[in-house]
Amino acid sequence: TPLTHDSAIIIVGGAGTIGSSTALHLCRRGYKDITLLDIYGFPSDYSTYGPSQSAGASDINKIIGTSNSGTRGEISEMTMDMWRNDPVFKNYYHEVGELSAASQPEHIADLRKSYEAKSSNRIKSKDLRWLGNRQEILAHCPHLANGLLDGWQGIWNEKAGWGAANDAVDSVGRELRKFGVKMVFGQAGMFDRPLIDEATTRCIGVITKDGRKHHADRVVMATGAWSPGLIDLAGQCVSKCWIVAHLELSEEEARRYKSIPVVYNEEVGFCFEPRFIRNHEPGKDRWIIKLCDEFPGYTRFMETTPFGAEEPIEVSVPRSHSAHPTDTVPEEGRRRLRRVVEVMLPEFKEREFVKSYMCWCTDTADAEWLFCQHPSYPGLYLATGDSGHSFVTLPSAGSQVVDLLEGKASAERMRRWAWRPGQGDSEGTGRGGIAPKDLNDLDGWAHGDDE
Ligand code: FSA
Repeated sequence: TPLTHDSAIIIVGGAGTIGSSTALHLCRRGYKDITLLDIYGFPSDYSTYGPSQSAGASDINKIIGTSNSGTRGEISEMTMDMWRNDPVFKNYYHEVGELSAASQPEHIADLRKSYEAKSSNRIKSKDLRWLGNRQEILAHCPHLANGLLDGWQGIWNEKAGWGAANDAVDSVGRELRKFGVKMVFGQAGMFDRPLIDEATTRCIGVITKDGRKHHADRVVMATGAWSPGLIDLAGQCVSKCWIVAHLELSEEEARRYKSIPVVYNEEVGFCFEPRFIRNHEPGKDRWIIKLCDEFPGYTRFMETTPFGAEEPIEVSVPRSHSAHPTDTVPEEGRRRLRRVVEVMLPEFKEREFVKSYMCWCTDTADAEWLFCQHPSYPGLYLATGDSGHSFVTLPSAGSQVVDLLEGKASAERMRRWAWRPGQGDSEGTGRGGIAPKDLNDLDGWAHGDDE
């Protein structure tokens, strides 16, 4: 069945980054019969300002910059242009600048290489500056005056900052409603398995957990970290979590830290300017600084039988904070988070976090997306493999998925996004050979056995 503007298209995970972006681009290209399925809907369907409503995008801030290689790097001009100018996105992008730094010589050398590569090509060199010492860093980040900056050097990017992730996805949701996109959220939107035509093995829709059949001409699985637990991906995606913490500031403190740049140090972590959050806890408005520690992520392997697997297999499966709001984070993660505060925000080194939780992504071995048609089930498309750096592409990722659906993606991109089991790092580290630890082996985090 050729794809036409009247084809029925289902997007599973439709309220996440890649799913909502795909729906937006489909609408803008004239497709009229789009249905989103998701467990949780768009953020404004909720009264609280959650951490993860099961999508990594449910977050108060994410880094928006031009830092990536592969497809994400190639489309970064479109991405940044849309963050700045597209009415759906522009109110949610804060161009406060970003420092990307390190202190160990090998990491500085890598940053320098990336700086030189970027300044010589698509990103205008006037936006980038090499900061070679403390004084140069403080010229752009005066708030770090009391920070522990020994040996720090790095890239200053004037044309970067952060996105109000939750609000940006919500804005996409509002736009999709204007286009008349159908949305099935909650229990009724929970994916169970694809609906497969026995005779042809063609995917002709989705069966949701409530047993209902949803017919479609194309099904797009934009299910992020949940993907390998839903469909057997032959080990191509390994889902991992990273840790987020929130510090609460008084109004006076928030005023002093307002508009600080994003500071990222790959050996430590990163943090953002304070954001005023309505309903951070029900009924409580607060000024919040979000921060994260940097480490290779944690897996959570368990036996499960995703669709397509003949018997149970070991898959790293997310544990969602929204379903388990009393979960805490591993003790070693807490220590790393405290270190981020000590190094970057020493004024608050005694202050307890008001919240900490884990946020899930799914890594491919080469950090490139897995955007392809399933080799065994025509009509079933995978749009996953975010590899931790895809929120930035909220405005643009969907254009790539739609190119794939329309057969317009270049042969080169199709080759990179292709179904590619066994390629690259079979351990799924994908991060310079450092194997991630597994949450099952870690102590000091509370989690009920209620799953
Ligand atoms: O600029 C960016 O793409 C930030 S990625 C943020 C992050 O927490 C990583 O630092 C981490 O290593 C993992 O990839 C999840 O995302």
